[in-house]
Amino acid sequence: MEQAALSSLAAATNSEELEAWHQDYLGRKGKVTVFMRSIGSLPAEERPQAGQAGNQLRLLLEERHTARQTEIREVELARALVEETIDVTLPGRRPWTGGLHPITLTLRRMYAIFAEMGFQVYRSREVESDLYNFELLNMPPEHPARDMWDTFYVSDSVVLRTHTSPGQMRAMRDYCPEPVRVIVPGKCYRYEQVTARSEFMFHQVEGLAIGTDITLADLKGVMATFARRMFGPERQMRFRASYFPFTEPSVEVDMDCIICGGEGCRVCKHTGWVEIAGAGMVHPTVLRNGGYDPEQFSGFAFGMGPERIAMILNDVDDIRYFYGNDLRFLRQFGNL
Ligand code: FA5
Repeated sequence: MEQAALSSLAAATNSEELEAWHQDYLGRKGKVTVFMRSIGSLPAEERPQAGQAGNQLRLLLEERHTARQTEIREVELARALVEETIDVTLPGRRPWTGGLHPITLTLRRMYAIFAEMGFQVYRSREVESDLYNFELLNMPPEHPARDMWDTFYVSDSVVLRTHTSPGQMRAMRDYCPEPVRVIVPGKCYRYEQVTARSEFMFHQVEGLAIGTDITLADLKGVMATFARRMFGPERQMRFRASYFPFTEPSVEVDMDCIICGGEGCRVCKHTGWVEIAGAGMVHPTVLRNGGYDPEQFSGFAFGMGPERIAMILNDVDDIRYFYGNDLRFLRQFGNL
């Protein structure tokens, strides 16, 4: 057995063969183990000699096994070092990194422009009560002006905000009796037909300034400054009379079309003007609901659509691209 074991050990050339050899002779069912177990059935006078011979053989084989294992490991290591070298000079693969969404980029530019004019960002909730979305904004239940906003209802008295204007009311109630100068950015939802110009989810940036002698001229100045910073110093802007229940007077703010320079094109529907915001002087009832005395305080508010602004800036002719998650579109912005 010793001869057979040593010659097959010499024939083992790698770790797997060596392990198999170990099982074969020294494992639980190995030849040496089986021999040792059989000693009990030998005649009594033969047992001591057989036991000694068996033990010696086991020790010898363990010792040779260890020696052979060391040799094999060295050979295997040397081979691995040659075969598995890593070429550190290969250029790496560029990892995928996310990028900022075009609307995030647009919003950040807007924050920066308004920050220079002293407006702080004020965050308000997306799920609103009917009270804040409509009623406190001078639209009691059944008020016909509610039809201006097609609404997703969560329950009878809870809605997904249809505009950021409820943020005005929350800001007023937070700051009253101090003056206010905030913008309220965020998502709005409308139960609307999705078209090239309208999404059911979009953003607005609300603006609100409350103080003791704020006039329509201040609103006009802020809008004109914004338009020039956002779109360039040559931009023209105009106010058009409009109606919102929470402002009086109410206006819509148009900018001359950046695409055609006012000549008339598809984007401006051949009018030469593009609407960028609804705005007006805060209605006395709304001021009162916010905690301010309209005899003493006045203010202006506006609501802008960053998607529309991003469309004009980047010549995007369909709003649905922004939330279609097509990477070919999104990679054109930011650092995607
Ligand atoms: C409002 O929502 C008023 N709350 C704005 C306002 C605020 C007026 C403060 C006075 C004082 P309007 O529904 O027009 O108004 O929306 C304002 C802007 O949001 C629009 O000019 C447009 O840019 C954007 N907007 C409205 N609906 C959508 C839509 N479905 N998809 C994309 N943008 C939209």
